[in-house]
Amino acid sequence: MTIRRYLVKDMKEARARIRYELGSDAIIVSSRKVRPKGWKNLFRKKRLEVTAALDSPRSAPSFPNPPAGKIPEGTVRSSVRPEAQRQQPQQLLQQGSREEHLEKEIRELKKMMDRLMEEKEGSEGSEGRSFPVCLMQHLKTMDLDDSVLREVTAFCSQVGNAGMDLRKARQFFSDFFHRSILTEEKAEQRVWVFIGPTGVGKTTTIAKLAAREVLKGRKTGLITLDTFRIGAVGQLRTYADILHIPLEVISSRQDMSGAADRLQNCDRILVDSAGSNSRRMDQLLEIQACLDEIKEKQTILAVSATTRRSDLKMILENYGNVGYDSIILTKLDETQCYGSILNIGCYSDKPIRYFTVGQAVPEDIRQVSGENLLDYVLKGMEV
Ligand SMILES: Nc1nc2c(ncn2[C@@H]2O[C@H](COP(=O)(O)OP(=O)(O)OP(=O)(O)O)[C@@H](O)[C@H]2O)c(=O)[nH]1
Ligand SMILES: [Mg+2]
Repeated sequence: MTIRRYLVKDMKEARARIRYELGSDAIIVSSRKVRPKGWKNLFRKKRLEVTAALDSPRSAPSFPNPPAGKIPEGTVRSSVRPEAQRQQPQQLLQQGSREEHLEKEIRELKKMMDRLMEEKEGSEGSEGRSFPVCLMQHLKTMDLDDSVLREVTAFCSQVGNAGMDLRKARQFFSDFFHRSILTEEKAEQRVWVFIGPTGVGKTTTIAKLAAREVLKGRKTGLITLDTFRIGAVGQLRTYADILHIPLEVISSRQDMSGAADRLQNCDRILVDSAGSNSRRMDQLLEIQACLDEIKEKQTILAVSATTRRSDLKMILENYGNVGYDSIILTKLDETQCYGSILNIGCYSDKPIRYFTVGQAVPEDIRQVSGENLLDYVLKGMEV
């Protein structure tokens, strides 16, 4: 059996070459689009690689052998060893028994078919799609920033398509998250101030955290700067009453230091603020002025995971001018699209501290870890 591979422009050229070189009995075993190797060919058009097989060798191929070392483009790249390529089939058969030779050819053909199947990048259905194709298709549904997609693509090509698998993808994303997660141990400040857009869940998150602190036996106090929205104070007071912890209500920012003094025996002070529209400079400046009154604090920006990519970018940029130290990603339970987890890493250099997954106090809050974020990112991926 003779097997030959051709790099050609199209199927027409392939058929002509096969008929000319192997004769009309040859059959096409497979075809696929490939890019010629080497970085110089990165932006070249893909070519067609066609593999043909001829069951019994013809008496002699009717084409001249190319000069050694110079193989013109579009010419044969055989799976048979080069020295075998230069020899006529009759000579090959003389070197060993005909059966041995056939067996070897069949083994080689099988190996080649296995490799072709592995490399195959089919596009219909999840069956037969390679892992990187599935991963990229999954990520494309996540409203991701282009730079994340570029990073993943670069990683896939660095690893090599055939070598890319779930384990490597998890490793990649763990490294990706490494720069954007924060563990509780690192958060040392006693006063945590929560800022963020309206309705993202700041007050509810404060209630969850306060309950956790109380359950741990730590003295906890609350301060609210939100006297703007009707019912805002009442909302936090309800939680304070249930948890039996003190609540200080601040109506002017100058009262801040006095309130902090009154809570000086607390291990943790959680400060709530009014939600601010990140497109309103006046509201952001007001928040910034309040923050300036509080010394030694950890400022935590709450953003909702349901926020679309362009708005998330704007919120993180505009609140970046106010200044914050870490992020809480809320309402992860309200979306199926977890792109915001990765997008935050592109739009902010601050780490995610917690994420929240529901309205229930105190249970629906999670400490961030690379593992649990990864589960969200790869959730629903069809391999
Ligand atoms: N599904 C879901 N709802 C949440 C989550 N966190 C908060 N909520 C709900 O979101 C709504 C707004 O929550 P708040 O805590 O009042 O939000 P806020 O940011 O304090 O709002 P403002 O003070 O008005 O800016 C409430 O109905 C909460 O129960 C969450 O993780 N998942
Ligand atoms: Mg609130």
